This record gives sequence, C-alpha cells and structure tokens, in this order.
Amino acid sequence: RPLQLTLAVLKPDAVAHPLVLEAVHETILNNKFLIVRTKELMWRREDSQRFYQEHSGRFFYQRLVEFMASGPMRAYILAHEDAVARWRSLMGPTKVYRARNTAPDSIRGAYGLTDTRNTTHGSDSVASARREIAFFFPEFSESLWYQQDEPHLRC
Ligand code: YYY
Ligand code: MG
Repeated sequence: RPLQLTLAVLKPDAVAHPLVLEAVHETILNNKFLIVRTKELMWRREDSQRFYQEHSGRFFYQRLVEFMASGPMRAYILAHEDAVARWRSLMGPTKVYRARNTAPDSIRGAYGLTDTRNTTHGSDSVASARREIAFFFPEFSESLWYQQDEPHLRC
C-alpha cells in the first residue's frame, strides 16, 4: 500500500515546553511515522489568518489567530499508511475538556491547556493535507519525493 502524507504541527504552547515537544516527537517516532520533512517556524498574523480562513467569523477566530502567531511552531510532513486518520487519532479531540475525559492518553488529553492552546494540529483529510503541506512547505513536491524515495520505503 502506498504511503499517505499528512501535516502535523506542534503549536506554540508545545514548542514553549521542551519536555512536551520531546514527548510528542517521541509519540511520532514510536508510532512509526516516517518524518518526510520537519522545520521550526513562526507565523506572522497574516499567515495565521490565511491558514484558518475557514474559521473566520467563529467566536474563537481572533484568539486562535493571535495564539498561532505568538511563538515558534514545529511542522512535520509525516508519512504512514492511513497517516491522516492515524495522526488525528493520536492527537485526540479538539476541546481540552473532552480530550481529558474521553482520551486522557491522547496528545491533547495529556498536554492540552485550553481549547485554543491544544498542542497540535493535524490535517483532517487527504485533500486538506495536500493544501496544508503546500502552505507550510511550499518548496516540497510530493510527486518528486514519491518518485525518488517511495520505492525504497515499502516494507
Ligand atoms: O481540527 P482541530 O484542530 O481539531 O479543530 P477545528 O475545529 O478545525 O478548530 C481549529 C482550531 O481552532 C483548534 O485546534 C483550536 C481552535 N479552537 C478554539 O480555539 N476554540 C474552539 N472552541 C474550537 C477550536
Ligand atoms: Mg481542523
């Protein structure tokens, strides 16, 4: 089966705490994701607004935009069979109360601080993964990567 790609982001609350950053990185490795690309970066407010366009008008939009531009983040392109769903399931529910109560061992259940400062982002479909990977890694070409590396990665 071909590998699927997803975008995972450790948000500013996670990157601000080295032990949380390390723990989530360990989770990525322990779950046998292939780290295709990773980098640390920081958004301007405009990047944050653009990325979360779909949520403009929601009550949490302003606080979300400000938080995501408040400090450095670490982004990953992850590859795995069923990577999108697998990473979403490791992250846990969006809201921290639900995460703690229904998925205490998930990343958000363990480390989420608030509904906004919830440690991680993960693409929610293959289509959004493609769009979000291009947003964070504009120089990355999936077809080139696939062509060059994928045949060597089959288990
Ligand atoms: O995909 P996911 O991150 O799990 O949730 P979304 O519903 O797409 O919301 C994106 C982002 O918005 C969420 O990770 C935190 C923030 N947010 C918030 O600050 N307050 C809410 N009540 C809901 C979402
Ligand atoms: Mg979402």
